[in-house]
Amino acid sequence: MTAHDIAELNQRVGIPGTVTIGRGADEQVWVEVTNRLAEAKIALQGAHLLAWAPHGMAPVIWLSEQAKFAAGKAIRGGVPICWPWFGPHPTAASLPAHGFARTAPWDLHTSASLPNGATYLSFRLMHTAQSHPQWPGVAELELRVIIGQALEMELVTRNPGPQPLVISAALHTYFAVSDVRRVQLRGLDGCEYLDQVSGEVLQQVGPVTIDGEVDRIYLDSTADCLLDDPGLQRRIRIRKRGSRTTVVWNPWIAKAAKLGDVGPEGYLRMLCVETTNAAHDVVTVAAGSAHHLWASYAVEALN
Ligand code: TA6
Repeated sequence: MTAHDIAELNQRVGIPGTVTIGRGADEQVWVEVTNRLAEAKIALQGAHLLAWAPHGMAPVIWLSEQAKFAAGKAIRGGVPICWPWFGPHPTAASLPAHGFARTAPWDLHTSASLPNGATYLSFRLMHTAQSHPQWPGVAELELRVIIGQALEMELVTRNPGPQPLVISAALHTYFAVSDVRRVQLRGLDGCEYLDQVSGEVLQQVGPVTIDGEVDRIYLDSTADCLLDDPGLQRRIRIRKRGSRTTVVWNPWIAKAAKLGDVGPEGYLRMLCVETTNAAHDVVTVAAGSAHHLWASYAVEALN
């Protein structure tokens, strides 16, 4: 994207003093949002939210110090958009994990300042078989983001074509924590989960705590999740719609080292709590209809 393109984009969808489009030394184009409630940063590649913090608060979203910002390379941290499949491709192991939406160039389509002081952004990605032969079908993807005292994200999959679309997806959110060994994740008590580390099907008893690699797909989980962080004296309330599965992931030491972009002790500072259509929660989007995958994050005092 040239400097002229960026100037044109600022002209078309920027809001002076609130929504600014820019480009880093790594050629990544991003959108910076600063309003009276919060600040955020989103890369156009993947419509990938990199940062969000209400004013006066520590970052709520974690981004690796060693995140790579190269075209077509998944960014470690933030909120990767996993689509049109979650995890490994169902049949072709050679295809990238979590689909191609998170590494594709999205368009910033709309921005608006809302009456409550929050900022609304809409990003779009058109998918055709030509654009991604890896996945037949036609789809229109939209990511709607509201940046305010809370963060709302909604991934809309529209099916303009004559055939149904079958998708799995995720808002693969990395939350920033003081020390992952001290947090408790509530809201999944009693849920059955697929333990991706051991291969077992188990049931959650009480809050989720982390003392090793955790990679779980919680089934039939629709309640709010509460991420309690005594070190930061805060609770993050995670609400969702359009999703019946929740993924909880921390790579811990060995897996983090293998990934190579988590950074020293990065695993201690993050926990993924992902709003997903995963496992049995695969979604069929009928011709002419749409699927909405929505989540909101709000910081509360830890009383
Ligand atoms: O959401 C959990 C997970 O599927 C883990 O199995 C791990 O692979 C993680 O996603 C990160 O995947 P990535 O492709 O971003 O390295």
